[in-house]
Amino acid sequence: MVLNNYLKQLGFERSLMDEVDSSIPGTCVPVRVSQVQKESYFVTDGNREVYSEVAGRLMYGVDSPLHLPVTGDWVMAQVMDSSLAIIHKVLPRKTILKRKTPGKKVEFQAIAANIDVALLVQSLDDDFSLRRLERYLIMTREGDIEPVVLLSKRDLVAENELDSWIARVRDVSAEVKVISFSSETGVGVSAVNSFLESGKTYCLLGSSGVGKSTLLNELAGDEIMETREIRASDSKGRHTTTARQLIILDSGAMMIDTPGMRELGNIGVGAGIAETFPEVQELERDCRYNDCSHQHEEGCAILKALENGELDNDRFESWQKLRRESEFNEMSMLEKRKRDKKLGKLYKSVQKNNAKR
Ligand SMILES: Nc1nc2c(ncn2[C@@H]2O[C@H](COP(=O)(O)OP(=O)(O)OP(=O)(O)O)[C@@H](O)[C@H]2O)c(=O)[nH]1
Ligand SMILES: [Mg+2]
Ligand SMILES: [Zn+2]
Repeated sequence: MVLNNYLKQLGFERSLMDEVDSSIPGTCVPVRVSQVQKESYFVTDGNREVYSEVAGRLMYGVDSPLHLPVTGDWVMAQVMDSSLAIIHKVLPRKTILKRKTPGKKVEFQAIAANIDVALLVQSLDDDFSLRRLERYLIMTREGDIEPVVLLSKRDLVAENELDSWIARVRDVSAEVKVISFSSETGVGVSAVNSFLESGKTYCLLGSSGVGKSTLLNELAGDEIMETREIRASDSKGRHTTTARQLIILDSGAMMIDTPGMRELGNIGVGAGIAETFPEVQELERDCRYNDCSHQHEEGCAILKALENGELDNDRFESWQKLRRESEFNEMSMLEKRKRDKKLGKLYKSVQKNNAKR
């Protein structure tokens, strides 16, 4: 297969070529998922967008819903005509953004795939929360995605206060890139625009109402996304954006808009937490005991750092809470896997016994 320009512009990478050639059926072509709504999908070849359905074999053959197509995925599809394509296969993902589904059950949901940079949007009003930012950072880093913080609605704070807002973000993540802007006055929007690179895929993440879709409209120079009309507080909690949609900007950068998330669970105790709390992680290594609970132990490096002010108390508490949460999630996942295995064995032995009869 030749790598045409359209695919290259959409971010298709050479490493996926082998996967394409070994795919069946033969009439399939690689296209990118541009929108997902409940059961319906749209794919694009960079030129046109086509409504698609997932082939039954893929739909019912996957062992986890995480393996079904999500926005940003590269898939092999049969384009029947200008109004229908059938998706047969999801190509290996470079990165995956996922979250725990809301509620007590420990289940994960894919948000978007093949994202290069996650744009973590918080507005400069009561939405601003460092604790929430930590959660987004963990989620992003666990997906192997580079995070960038966007502070929106800059018009709501005095210009001379801006540095102190940015400094607070730096307290949580010293090296992360921070861009502040206002879609209302236009200040900072060009800084966002010039940060975006052609051929790369970005994903807007953040609470409902922080101005993700408004920014996308500014960048596109057109009202392509629906945004919230009324600014009254009674409209809070209602999502304006309901689908995850990939938009190709004139600059060649691709942007995925998402509905605001109400709840953010974590994934594993993996790299995400360590990367987001490097200072705590480092201190922990100096504790005398490997299983130190950092409550009362002698030779606890964390307690010592808290005492002499080297470690921020809020950071420590946040780290503990997130760790407990992800340990709980991991445990539940393991339990579930064990249960599934046992159940699988049970089914097998029942089948065997039935066969004997
Ligand atoms: N003051 C001010 N208001 C803004 C700015 N940008 C957006 N808004 C307002 O914020 C509200 C929400 O904007 P949206 O773009 O719809 O928010 P969203 O993040 O896409 O929300 P969901 O789609 O629900 O996740 C709208 O009423 C906008 O007019 C800004 O820079 N300054
Ligand atoms: Mg929106
Ligand atoms: Zn300790």
